[in-house]
Amino acid sequence: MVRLQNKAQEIRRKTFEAIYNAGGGHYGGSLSAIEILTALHFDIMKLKQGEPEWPERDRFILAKGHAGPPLYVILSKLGYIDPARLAELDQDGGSLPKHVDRLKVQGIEYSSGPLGQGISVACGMASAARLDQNNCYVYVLMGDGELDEGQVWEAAMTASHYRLDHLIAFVDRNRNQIDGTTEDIMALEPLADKWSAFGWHVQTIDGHDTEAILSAVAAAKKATGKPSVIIANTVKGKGVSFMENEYKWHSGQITPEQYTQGVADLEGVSKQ
Ligand SMILES: Cc1ncc(C[n+]2csc(CCOP(=O)(O)OP(=O)(O)O)c2C)c(N)n1
Repeated sequence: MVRLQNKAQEIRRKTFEAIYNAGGGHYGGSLSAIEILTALHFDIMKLKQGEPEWPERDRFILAKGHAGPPLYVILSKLGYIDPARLAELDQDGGSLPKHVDRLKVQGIEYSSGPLGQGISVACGMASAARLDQNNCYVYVLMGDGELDEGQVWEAAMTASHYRLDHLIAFVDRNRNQIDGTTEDIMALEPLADKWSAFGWHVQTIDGHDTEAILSAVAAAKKATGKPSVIIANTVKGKGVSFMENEYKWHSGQITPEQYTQGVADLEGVSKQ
């Protein structure tokens, strides 16, 4: 799926640039989520260019709301926001807050920042859609550190109890959170077994492989009668050599030299 992989790489470059121009931000978990966000918005989801409120659209909830920048880049390409607004990311008085805000940005379905709540909202949206006989799917992207929040597991029980089979969750399994690895801070393994025990259809994939993402969603749609989770193995800081797998790049500021290095890495012409 060369088209999607190339698109993802372009979005990764624009995301890196937008965060740098903002003076810093959440590099690590933005860069790990790029292929998931790209595959969803440019292939999988039912969306209409320039019409963020189209009633039959599939819904996407960014539960890990600190990864706003790549989603903004995508929304600008979908014609939901003016690309010029990317320069306002996280600026005083600017219109693009670094944590996503549905009241400020068209195309954002749910304002997040506090972790752990997005999946509950997704349960509500999937239930409401079913009541409305709206056949849309609801997708939610969570961080793996986010799974430390108890509310995630309350929602996991709810989704399987109510057989919310139009709910498809992704876990960005980059194995790092804000101040350490997930297994040091609060061990998650065996993660797939946990979701299974909660009654979910579970798949584990390479979260940087857009073809694997497409196949997993197709399989999730076939698993009727239960919600689906896709555990997407990713690399925090993916694509920028000095950031990869380093939890200290969860968020931060970089020097102009580091920016140049990052751009070179992302262009595939790193001198390292
Ligand atoms: C309820 C809540 N507690 C703490 C935080 C602070 N916080 C922001 S990001 C983060 C780490 C999240 O890790 P993960 O979900 O793995 O995110 P990713 O690595 O995908 O960026 C934490 C603890 C928060 N935003 N919300």
